[in-house]
Amino acid sequence: MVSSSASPEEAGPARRREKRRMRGGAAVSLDHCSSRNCEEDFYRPTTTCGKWHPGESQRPEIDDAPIFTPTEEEFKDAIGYISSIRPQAEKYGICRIIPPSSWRPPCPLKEKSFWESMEFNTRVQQVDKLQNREPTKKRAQPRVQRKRKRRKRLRFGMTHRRPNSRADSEDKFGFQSGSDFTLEEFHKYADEFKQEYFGMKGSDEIFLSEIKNHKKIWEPSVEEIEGEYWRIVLGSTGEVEVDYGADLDTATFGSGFAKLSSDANMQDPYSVSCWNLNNLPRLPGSVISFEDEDISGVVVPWLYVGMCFSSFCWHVEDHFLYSLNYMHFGEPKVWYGVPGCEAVELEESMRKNLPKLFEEQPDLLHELVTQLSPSVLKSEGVSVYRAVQKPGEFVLTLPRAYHSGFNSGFNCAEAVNVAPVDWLPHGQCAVELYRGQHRKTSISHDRLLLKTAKAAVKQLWMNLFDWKSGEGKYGWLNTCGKDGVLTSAVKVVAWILLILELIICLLNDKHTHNICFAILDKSSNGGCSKGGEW
Ligand SMILES: O=C(O)CCC(=O)C(=O)O
Repeated sequence: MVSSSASPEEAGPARRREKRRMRGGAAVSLDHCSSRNCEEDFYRPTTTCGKWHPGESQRPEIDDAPIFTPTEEEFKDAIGYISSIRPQAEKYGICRIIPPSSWRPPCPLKEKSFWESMEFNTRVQQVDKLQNREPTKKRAQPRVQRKRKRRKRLRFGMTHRRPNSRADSEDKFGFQSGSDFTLEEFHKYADEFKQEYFGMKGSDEIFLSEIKNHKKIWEPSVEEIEGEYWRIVLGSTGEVEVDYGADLDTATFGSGFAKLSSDANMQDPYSVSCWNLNNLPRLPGSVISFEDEDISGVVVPWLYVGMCFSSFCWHVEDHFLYSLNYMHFGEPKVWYGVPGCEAVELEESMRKNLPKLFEEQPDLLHELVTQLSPSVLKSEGVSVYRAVQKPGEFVLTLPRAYHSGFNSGFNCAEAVNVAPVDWLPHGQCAVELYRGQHRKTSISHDRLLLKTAKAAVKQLWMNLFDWKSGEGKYGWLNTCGKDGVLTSAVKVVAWILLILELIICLLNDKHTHNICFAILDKSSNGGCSKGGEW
């Protein structure tokens, strides 16, 4: 996962907004609001009033991503299954995976004690500004200073840098820290927003969830919500502001899957399941099982508590890793995906269509704050596919596949990265690009490669003497040999090192020595900010 956001302490007190507890109104702003309800329902006017215009839908006409339905047998092996669908799925960038109907993990987040008491912080998203906005410097009004703190991994509009000057913080569009909510409060808030926005009637006294349970209320379809979402993003409405509980660290907030914390859990099939996202990254067969640190968002899953229109903007995963996202409960999440082989085309199209934003901020796509309509991408020859993820379903994103999307209502999903061995060449490509862009890495690619190679060599020796390696059927054997993916990955790094050493010998010049040693040094720690461990 990749991130950006402000924590409660990052938002200056002046910008900390009142928690919007409403009595049946929508969390939409009042600046241009003509609706009587809006004014009555808020303690404090904070945002702007939007209203659905069904006749002006901007729903993109694009094809659906594939859906995979593993059998119970296939579902026993998550990494094996992901590897088996890769050849088909990578043409789309994203795909849905629907588990067998018998797989229904209980969700600890729904337990009353958790639901009513655990608070999480949100970020505020101005949906109408995700695509069409003025470059920040040209704004008439200076932005209120946003403080950011250093985090391990950042996403959604928060940056890796601590602003070292006022200018830095004012130069970037981003999402500010919003209110803290419990799941119960956010559910109510999200339902009221949607109800107000779409004019779902008859709900003054009863909460939407109750009404829905009795099936008394009309609801907009996902297609209608999608049409309205792009109408907002394309700038045809006034301000529409929503909150998103995104990138919540499951190590602190809690996971939607039971964790393997006690011996008792070892008996629970869902705690030990290979599809439990707490286990997935470190399964045998995943290269990031060799990562020693519990990197939040990469190895430790993140939670996403969404409301209608809350968005994740176009991005690729750190190091071009795979990601797997599971929806625990709630209303559908709409995804757009572009195959990894068209990543450069997407980047070019974004630059072409939003030239001023990229001129001001060339690394805009690293910030995860910018949408571009799938219709525009499609019209420029970029393949874009849609997936509508429902509760109990996974969405897999493949290496270097740009993806984006939004939530159609209150929901909760969890996501983590994974790296079957076929990811290695993508990871190598990522670190080379990062190096060129002077961008910090979150993992040491070379360390993972070396450890994978060591495991493979160990297994080769084991096999030679007919010892059991204890690594099951994965081991790394099928990755070795003349055309093995691991062999090729090691060869690439070996060639880079050899060429640099040759240059050193041939030129025998002190200045060149220094440059080459610096590159070798960087190369051996994968361009990582931490020291290498070769
Ligand atoms: O659900 C979200 O907001 C983020 C989805 C995503 O980008 C992922 O899981 O890779």
